[in-house]
Amino acid sequence: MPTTPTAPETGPEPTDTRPTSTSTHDQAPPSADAAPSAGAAAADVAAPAGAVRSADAAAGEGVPGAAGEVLPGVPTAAAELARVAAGRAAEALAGPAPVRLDDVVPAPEQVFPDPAGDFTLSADAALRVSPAGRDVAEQLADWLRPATGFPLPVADAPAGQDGPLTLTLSPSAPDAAPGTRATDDGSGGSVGDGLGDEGYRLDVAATGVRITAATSAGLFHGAQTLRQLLPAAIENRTPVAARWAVPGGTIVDRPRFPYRGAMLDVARHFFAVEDVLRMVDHLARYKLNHLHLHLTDDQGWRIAVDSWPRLTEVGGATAVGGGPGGWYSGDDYRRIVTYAARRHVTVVPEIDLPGHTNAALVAYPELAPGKVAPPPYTGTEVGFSYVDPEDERTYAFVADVVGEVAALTPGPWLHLGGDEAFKVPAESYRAFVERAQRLVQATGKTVVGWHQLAPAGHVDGRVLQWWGTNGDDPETADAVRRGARLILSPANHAYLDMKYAPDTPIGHDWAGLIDVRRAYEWDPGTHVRGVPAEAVLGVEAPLWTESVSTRAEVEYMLFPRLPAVAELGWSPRATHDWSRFRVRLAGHGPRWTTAGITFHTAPDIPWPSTPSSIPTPRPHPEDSPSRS
Ligand code: TNX
Repeated sequence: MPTTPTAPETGPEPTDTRPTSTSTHDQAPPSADAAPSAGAAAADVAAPAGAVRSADAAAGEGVPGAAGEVLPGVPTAAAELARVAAGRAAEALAGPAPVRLDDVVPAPEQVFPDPAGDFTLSADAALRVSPAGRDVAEQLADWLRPATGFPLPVADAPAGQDGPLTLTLSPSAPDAAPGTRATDDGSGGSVGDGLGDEGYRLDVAATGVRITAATSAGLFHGAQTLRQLLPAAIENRTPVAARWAVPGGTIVDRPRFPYRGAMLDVARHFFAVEDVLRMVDHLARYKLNHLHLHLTDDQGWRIAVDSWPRLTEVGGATAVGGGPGGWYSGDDYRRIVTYAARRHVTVVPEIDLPGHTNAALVAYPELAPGKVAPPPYTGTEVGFSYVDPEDERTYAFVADVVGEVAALTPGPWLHLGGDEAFKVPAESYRAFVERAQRLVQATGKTVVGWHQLAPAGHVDGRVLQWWGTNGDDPETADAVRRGARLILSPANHAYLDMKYAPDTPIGHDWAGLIDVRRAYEWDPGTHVRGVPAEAVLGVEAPLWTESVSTRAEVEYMLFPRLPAVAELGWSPRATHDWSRFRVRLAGHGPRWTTAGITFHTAPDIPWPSTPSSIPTPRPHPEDSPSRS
């Protein structure tokens, strides 16, 4: 019996609102050489207020007052000794770190486990960071503080002085692990090329953890890897007793493709800023670096355009099923792009043209071919609406809209849509797209569009997003020969609005059912005939939201398929292995449960235990106004 979906209470990770830790050297830990051996330190330092320490329970507390009474909460010397001893005993009895170095998703390029090098994070650990990497260190500390209860101050690291946790930004970051030689499997760069724009190296030894990268994006990805290597309990939002062990060894890692993304359709159903920020966090965990926002469609216009205010005032007030809709002000949108940028995620705004424009036509009938406002549309059909390609006012509109959206957008891309304009004759469509592409180019942005743009002339840097279900697509291959690059979103593998199975309560099946294996089992480098891997910019998993209206439903469709697509975008082809992926992925279930992330307990994944607290979305009538 499906249960009513409930969105988790938690919003996006609250890193932006936390006070940052102070940067004083007196808070810094001893240098690497003098670092306490893993384990001993954990028991030697009092836990901060609120922390739950397993040793506390064993040791007992209380000190005699002047009248001989015991003052609760103040440790006696004997109790303190017992506590230290209990801590050391626990360390001695503990087995290897519960997470293995090669459990990471997406699979790293190179993994060199060293079982003798397990590290345990202790209460007195500080993060040392080269100044340019400071923001990443602050974010890492923000992820680790709630569950550990440790203060984890962040301090500048003078060169060569490592601490228990050291983040180093260095343009000449070493990439090869000791004792390895350069290899090249043709799909992920070779060791010896440097760590590049997003690569990192993670070294875990008993004395400390070091992340090295040439860029802060690389450092951030390394920090996400470290987060995954800690026990799942690290996802708790309040302190818990745990041994914060990290498996020893070295990871050297770089992405296969530069563009790795997901799309959220905020037009069919509107999603609040907080929901979008939370999705950014989900992407960042799995090293996805682009969030494509489908901002406009027949059912709603969701981004304020000052020069055409009725787009949101009128066009933003509807949604599939007749709900209240909604839209982002310039400030809302700025909040999203800023939050995303801090997490090394680039927002790709989409203004879908010339079709999928009913909401705009309701607001401005002069854009409609017949100059008559259509009724607002709250159904789920596609392909019936379009702006008049023969009217000059349409191009003034396009120029204003793309100009304002480009000005609000820090990233390099602007997505023009272009899909399913079924009622526009081919020649008019092509002429419209060619003018619209030039208007985008004039804003300084690079054109992205659905692959229907293919027949139009090439403009510099143009990127097509391919969503076909049959990899034999001569028009797209021809556009690639004329210079286009491709983002791959094959609807029968990467569309996250497709059902997992016939009984999935929400979603579609027009492109087939997509279980986790189907989401994982394809190769972006060879998927479209006649398109070489060098022309593939990357992958993207779109989530259309005709049937999805709450945050919990978004997560249910994303997890666990999003990490599968992330692995296709990040990991070298040589690491691709379904039988191993499903086991690695299974370990993430407890993390999502602990973090309050809703997910589908897909039967093709050997979850460690079936979480009972995860609600299953119910099928909902299209007029469901529910919103998280
Ligand atoms: C096709 S694929 C669409 C969307 C729908 C989606 C539903 C593409 C570019 N357009 O308008 O929402 O199918 O699965």
